[in-house]
Amino acid sequence: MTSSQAGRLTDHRASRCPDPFEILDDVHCILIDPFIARTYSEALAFCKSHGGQLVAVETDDLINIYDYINEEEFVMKQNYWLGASDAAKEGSWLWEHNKGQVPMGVPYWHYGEPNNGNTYNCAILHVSYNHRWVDVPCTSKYMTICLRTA
Ligand SMILES: [Ca+2]
Repeated sequence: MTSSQAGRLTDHRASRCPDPFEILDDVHCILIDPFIARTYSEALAFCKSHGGQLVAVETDDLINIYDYINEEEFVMKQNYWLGASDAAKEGSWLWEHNKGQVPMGVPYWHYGEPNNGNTYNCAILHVSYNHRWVDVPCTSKYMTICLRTA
């Protein structure tokens, strides 16, 4: 462990974000698991068990979350679930945590996404497209980002 990593650990332990969350910004704590792939429902349960929610990328949070992911190469090289689905009504993407409408189009989604209809009702932050979003089957397995209020 480098001294800067040790410093980060000390900082977040003294912070308002409960372990194992770290500070993302003034409003949010973040928890990333880049090691264990989960289905969408498993990822939802994982975040809930830690008192958080699967990541919902509101406009103001977009830069902070992407900056955080890109801080470490291994973390940057994974695909992550987005906490949203269109399972209830095809083409109507809603956030999991508040059932609000998910923004559509670029720069949130990758060009032409979402595009796979009734069988693709979940979405990921796709590593090949700078973590722009792509729809996928909810039963596939990807990594997890949780958020909670600081
Ligand atoms: Ca769909």
